[in-house]
Amino acid sequence: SKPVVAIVGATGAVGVEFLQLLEERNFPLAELRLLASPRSAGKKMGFKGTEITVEALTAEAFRGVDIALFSAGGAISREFAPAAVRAGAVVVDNSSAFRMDEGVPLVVPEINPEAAKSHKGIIANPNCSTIIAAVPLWPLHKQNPIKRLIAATYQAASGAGAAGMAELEASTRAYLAGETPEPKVFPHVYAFNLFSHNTKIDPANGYNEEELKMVKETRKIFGDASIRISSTCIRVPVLRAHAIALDVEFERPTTPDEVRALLAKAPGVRVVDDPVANYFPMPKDASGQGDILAGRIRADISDPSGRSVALFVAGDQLLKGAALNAVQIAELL
Ligand code: A2P
Ligand code: 11C
Repeated sequence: SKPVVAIVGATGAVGVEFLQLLEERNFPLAELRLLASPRSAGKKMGFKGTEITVEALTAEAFRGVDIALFSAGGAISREFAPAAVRAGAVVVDNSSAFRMDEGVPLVVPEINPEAAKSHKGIIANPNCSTIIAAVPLWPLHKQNPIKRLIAATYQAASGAGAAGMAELEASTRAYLAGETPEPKVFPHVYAFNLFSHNTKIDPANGYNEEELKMVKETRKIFGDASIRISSTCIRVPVLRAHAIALDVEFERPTTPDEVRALLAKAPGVRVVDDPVANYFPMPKDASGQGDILAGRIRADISDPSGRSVALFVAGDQLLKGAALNAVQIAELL
């Protein structure tokens, strides 16, 4: 029979994408429940030509729910995911709350769909930067194991939710009106600027949380703790698609042509790689798309052994980086 699905954080930037994807993909549903903060209770959201009233999130709201899609931040997941599991639901959690817990599968359906089967009530959706890098890297890793990865991200406002996107727009308007934009969600002025990712820096190593998520989550998803990874995460004034420069060292020599051929047939990847036209992955083209765009594929000239390749990727943070990956996990269920 069809499942009862609840969206926790339905009114948020990712929540809105959940609704749209469930509709577009004709996800089988007995009922859809929309949960958010008490501020949104009573608000109506359109779904398949009808309107669904948003309810305030409570532990009781999960009665009868089969699948709960959580995207209301780590604190809400920690507080309410256990209640959802007790009520019999499988939780697909978009927050970082449980990702690294043993016994919680961390799933990207193109990479490790079988891991989802071993869940004990919670399946974690990886960090958006992790997913956007991992989807194109996996088919390469399967062919020729990655020994070392150096990533540099260019992350969109959407990673900080609807308020982050609103701040980029307001900041840009204020700047253009000759005013001094006030940062609120972010630590710095956003318009015509970029800054280091707004998560805490670990004093032990100087890396911020976002960077360390890419390191640890990629190893868990690939099932390979030996991959050496370094990452620099930067927020750029883009609305909803992250881009990432990747420098990859493989076990054996490879060529850009081999990498391009593997990516051309990889599920969830589209090669955008036209040096003549100088056309490569851009957030503008990745926005609203389910696929990760990959291009600028070239041999890394700093490695004379021929084992290293540089590339540039872009993916919609709210779709494959969040809602789409979670809905694909729900489809596995
Ligand atoms: P609300 O819109 O009522 O504040 P975003 O990631 O875009 O910031 O969205 C966060 C989502 O999490 C929103 O749907 C928001 O609901 C929801 N949320 C925030 N705080 C709570 C809370 N205390 N209880 C339930 N949902 C919450
Ligand atoms: C960002 N990736 O772009 C973050 C947001 O681990 O799920 C999501 C944080 C996470 O700011």
